[in-house]
Amino acid sequence: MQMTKDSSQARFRTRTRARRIPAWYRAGTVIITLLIFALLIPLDAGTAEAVTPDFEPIKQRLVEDGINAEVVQACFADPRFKVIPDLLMLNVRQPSGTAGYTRFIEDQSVRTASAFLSLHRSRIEKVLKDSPVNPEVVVAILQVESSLGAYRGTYPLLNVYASLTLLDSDQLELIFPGYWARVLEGNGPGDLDTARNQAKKRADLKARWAYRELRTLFIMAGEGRLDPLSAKGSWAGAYGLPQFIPTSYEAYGRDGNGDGRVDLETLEDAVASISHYLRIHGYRKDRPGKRRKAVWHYNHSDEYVDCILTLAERIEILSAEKFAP
Ligand SMILES: [Ca+2]
Repeated sequence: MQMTKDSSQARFRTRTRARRIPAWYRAGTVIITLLIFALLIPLDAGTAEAVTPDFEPIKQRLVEDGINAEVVQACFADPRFKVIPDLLMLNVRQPSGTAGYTRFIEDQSVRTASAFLSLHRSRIEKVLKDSPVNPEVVVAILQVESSLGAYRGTYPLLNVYASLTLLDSDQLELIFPGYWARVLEGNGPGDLDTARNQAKKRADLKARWAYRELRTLFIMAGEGRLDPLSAKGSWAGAYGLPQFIPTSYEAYGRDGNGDGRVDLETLEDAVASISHYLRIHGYRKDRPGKRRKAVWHYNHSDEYVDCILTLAERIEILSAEKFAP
């Protein structure tokens, strides 16, 4: 509102002066006025200049929850720390269509995963010794989650989780002008109230989830296990070869190479952690129901489970063919 008023006044002043001044000056003034006016027009939602959010409440809550105040201050004051407005949209808008899992069960993907297993079979089988989890399903998960480690994400984990804690904040529309309008795009007027309520519920849940992950991230940082600004993950905050989130790391992370620490960026630790996760959730290769249920825990999607189990089966068949007489 203030912007419009200021713009009108600027235009009026320009017209008044234009009667007494030379044409070249008037032209220049018009150009400058148009430039100023263009700057005052709001940009598209989501690309507008974001307001710097206030993280004091989050920082205070972390300290109250036992996180070292100096570590908290240092991380939030680090120049690498920043809010990523696009993640606020990616993590709340309902995904449309399939997640694109079918490409993972195509021939090229099966050949790549099978070659990876052939190359690392002895390392993987050594970790899986005494485990009910077969190497093919572990490699299938590695392939789908991080393209066998080739893609582990590019967002600093602190930036992901701190950004997402803002989803239930009053600051949301300031940080991301037009946020709710963008979230609700594509909904007809009749569906708008229901869609708005559902989206707000998703955002609230996501904010609470993000705070739990952020707190765990700081616990890991405090113990020297991870640097929350140099460790990078996906837009959803998953990181490492198996794409775990911090609370999954805490609960299921295992040391596979015997160096005394869990590092999800190393193959042996990733294999041990995936295997432990599946075993805890009841995985049995010879029991289709249990096998399916355990993989479903990894990602609550039937398409995901179908993809992992089909890929694992195809890797096994292709590997067997290679060794056939
Ligand atoms: Ca290790």
